[in-house]
Amino acid sequence: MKLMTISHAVDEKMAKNDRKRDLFFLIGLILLLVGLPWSIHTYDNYHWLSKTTARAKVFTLTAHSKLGWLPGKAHGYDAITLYSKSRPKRNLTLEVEKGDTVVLKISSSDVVHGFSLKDFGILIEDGIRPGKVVLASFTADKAGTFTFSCSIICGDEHKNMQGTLVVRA
Ligand SMILES: [Cu+2]
Repeated sequence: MKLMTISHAVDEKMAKNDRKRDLFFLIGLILLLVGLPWSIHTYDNYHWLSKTTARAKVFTLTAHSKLGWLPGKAHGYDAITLYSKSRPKRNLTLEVEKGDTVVLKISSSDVVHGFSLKDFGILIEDGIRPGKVVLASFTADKAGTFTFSCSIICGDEHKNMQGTLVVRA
């Protein structure tokens, strides 16, 4: 009888320890799940840019296989809302001055896209995957009107995925 009571108490203690361990594990997991994407996001947004010229012209653009290049950061569902409410202008135009350092933060709202701005030697062939930000940087050392496009076949509208870069003298 006495022996059973002891073993019962030990079981209880072990169960308590198990719960404690589970809780620590859960907290650790949450920290990892939240902390990791957050650090990557922060790195993308601030750290990388602080290493480039402080006076760089920064543009954020989002690729969408039906809408083309959208200004700013658009998630898949935002793009769909935009699509149904007011169809944005297909050709996105970016304007800079000659001599500007230009930084493009490119992401995708749906499928894997590419990016090509041949006149300034930019070609992103590895692909811009949804949820990732790909950075491209160049110096706008010549004036004129240039075309950028998607460099990976991403759907029926792929050939319409074009935008314009205007470099003013
Ligand atoms: Cu595309």
